[in-house]
Amino acid sequence: DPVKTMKQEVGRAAAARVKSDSIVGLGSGSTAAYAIEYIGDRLAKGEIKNVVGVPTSFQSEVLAKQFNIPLVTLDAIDHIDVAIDGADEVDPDKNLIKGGGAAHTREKVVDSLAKEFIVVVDEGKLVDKLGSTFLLPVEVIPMAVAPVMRSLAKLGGKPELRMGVKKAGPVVTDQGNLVIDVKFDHIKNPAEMEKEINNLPGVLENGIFVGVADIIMVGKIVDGKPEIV
Ligand code: DER
Repeated sequence: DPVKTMKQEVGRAAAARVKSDSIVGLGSGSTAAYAIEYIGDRLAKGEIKNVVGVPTSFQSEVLAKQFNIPLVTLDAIDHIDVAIDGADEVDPDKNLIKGGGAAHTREKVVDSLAKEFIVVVDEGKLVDKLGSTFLLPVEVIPMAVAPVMRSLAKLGGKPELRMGVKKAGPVVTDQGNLVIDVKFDHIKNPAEMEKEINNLPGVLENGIFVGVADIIMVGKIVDGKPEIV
C-alpha cells in the first residue's frame, strides 16, 4: 500500500531528526504513530538516549508506552525541543488544518510550545487553500453545540456534529467535549478565521494552525519509491 509506505517513510525521516537529551512532542494520527514507533526503535537500539515525550492524546500516550518512550507532563518541563505531528491539510504558507483525530486541542498546545514543529504528511495533504478538501474541526463544550453551530453557519460554514464510528452517538474528545466539523468552500483568511472561531462562546479550540509549523516533511512516491521532500 503506497500511502502506508509514504506514512512510514515520512514518520521514519522525522524520527531520525530526534536528538539525545531532548523533549519531544508526540503527535496523533496514523503518520505520527510511525514517528513514535521509530523513536522507540532508536531508543531501544541506543542510537539516542535520554529522550522523553509529551503526548498529544490518549492515542499517542498509549503508543508511547507501547514503544517504551518515557512520558512527561507539561508541569514537569519548561520547553519542548521538537514536536512531530500529522495534519489533514497543509497550505503553501505552512498553515494547517488538523483535528482529523479530534486531538487538535492538545496538539496545538504541544506543537506551538515546541522550538521546532515538524509536520509529517503524505503528498495528498498539500492544498492551495485551507478548507478545500477537509472539514474544519471545532471542539465545543456540549451545552453550547447549538448556538455555536448557528454562529458557524453565519460565518459561511456548513456545520455538522461528528458522530462516532464504533461508538453510538457523537465523538467525545479527550477533554469530554464534542466536535463540530465545518464545511467551507475554502478559508480565505486562516489567521482571522482561527481567531474568530476561537472567540465564539463555548468553543475550546479549532483545527486551524497558523504560524505554528516550522518544517513540512512530505512523503511522495517517485518512480514507485517513497521520497521525502
Ligand atoms: O488529528 C490530527 O490532527 C492528526 O494529526 C491528523 O490530522 C493526521 O492524521 P493522519 O496522519 O492519520 O492522516
